[in-house]
Amino acid sequence: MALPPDVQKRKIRERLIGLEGRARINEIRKILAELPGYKNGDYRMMKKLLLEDVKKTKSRANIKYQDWLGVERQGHRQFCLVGAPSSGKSSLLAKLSGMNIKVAEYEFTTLKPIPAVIRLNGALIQIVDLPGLIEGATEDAGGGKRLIGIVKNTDGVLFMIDLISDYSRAEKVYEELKKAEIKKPIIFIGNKIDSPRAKNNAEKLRKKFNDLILISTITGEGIEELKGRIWKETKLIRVYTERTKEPMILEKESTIKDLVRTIHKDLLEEFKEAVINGKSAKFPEQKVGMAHVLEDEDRVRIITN
Ligand SMILES: Nc1nc2c(ncn2[C@@H]2O[C@H](COP(=O)(O)OP(=O)(O)OP(=O)(O)O)[C@@H](O)[C@H]2O)c(=O)[nH]1
Ligand SMILES: [Mg+2]
Repeated sequence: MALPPDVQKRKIRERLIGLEGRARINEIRKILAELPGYKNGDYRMMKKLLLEDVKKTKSRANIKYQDWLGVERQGHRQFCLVGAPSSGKSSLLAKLSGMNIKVAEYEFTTLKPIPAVIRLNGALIQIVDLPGLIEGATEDAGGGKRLIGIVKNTDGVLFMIDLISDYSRAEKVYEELKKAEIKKPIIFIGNKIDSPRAKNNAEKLRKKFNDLILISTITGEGIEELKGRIWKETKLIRVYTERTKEPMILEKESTIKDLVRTIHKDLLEEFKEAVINGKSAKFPEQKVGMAHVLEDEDRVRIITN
């Protein structure tokens, strides 16, 4: 027996109170299945509204879901920019990528992760600009839990320190990373070295943060050195062959066999020997076999049968 439409509507409203996302959609589906199959009048209207509700709930759920997904990985390696608000993370990403990224003097300019892919020595490196991390992030202050989740899965951290603001802020952010037990390699970057006030702080910070690189995203000072450090941290090597225009990007410790296989799997069968020049060669034009371990920037000629 169908209930009077008004009673039914009230019951539906009550059943949906406080339900969000998947749970709400499931409940609406149940209600739809229970409603009598009238094709017109009040019941038809009720069904229409319920189906619209499903659509709306789904799009809301998608937004939440994307937030939780974090950042889709792209390229050979991923690095995350971490640091206190206004330390210059977005400015650095803009400098490295040439992308137009929002930069401003106020804090929390960046509200969600912004990924960009840059080419470094022929490899594709994804750099993710994260919103500023603050004290208490591990307890979710400033949405910190989600940020730390992203940092836990990254390949390396670019830790931005503002050389002209109170550096205890950087220390607090670093404490948060330690609390979260981040085990990834960290490159410490002191930014804004162009400012006269920066020099003093830089000396003190050198003692606290290992191998601090001093840069300015404005003048470009230190940027090349930073790129070199990022490259080292990728643990990738580039190998030049006469068979490919671009360098081959391989994992560190790769052998001639890995290289040959990467160029083309059929090449393995035709392989006779390789002639190498570069860091891994004991002398120029050294002839080596499949097991030879390559180094960054080696040049290789492959001889086939
Ligand atoms: N003097 C100087 N100022 C800089 C440098 N890099 C960035 N700034 C300034 O610092 C401020 C903050 O820069 P952002 O790149 O927005 O900083 P952020 O770390 O992304 O900040 P949030 O997104 O709020 O966490 C801006 O006013 C920049 O112009 C630099 O190398 N030297
Ligand atoms: Mg920013």
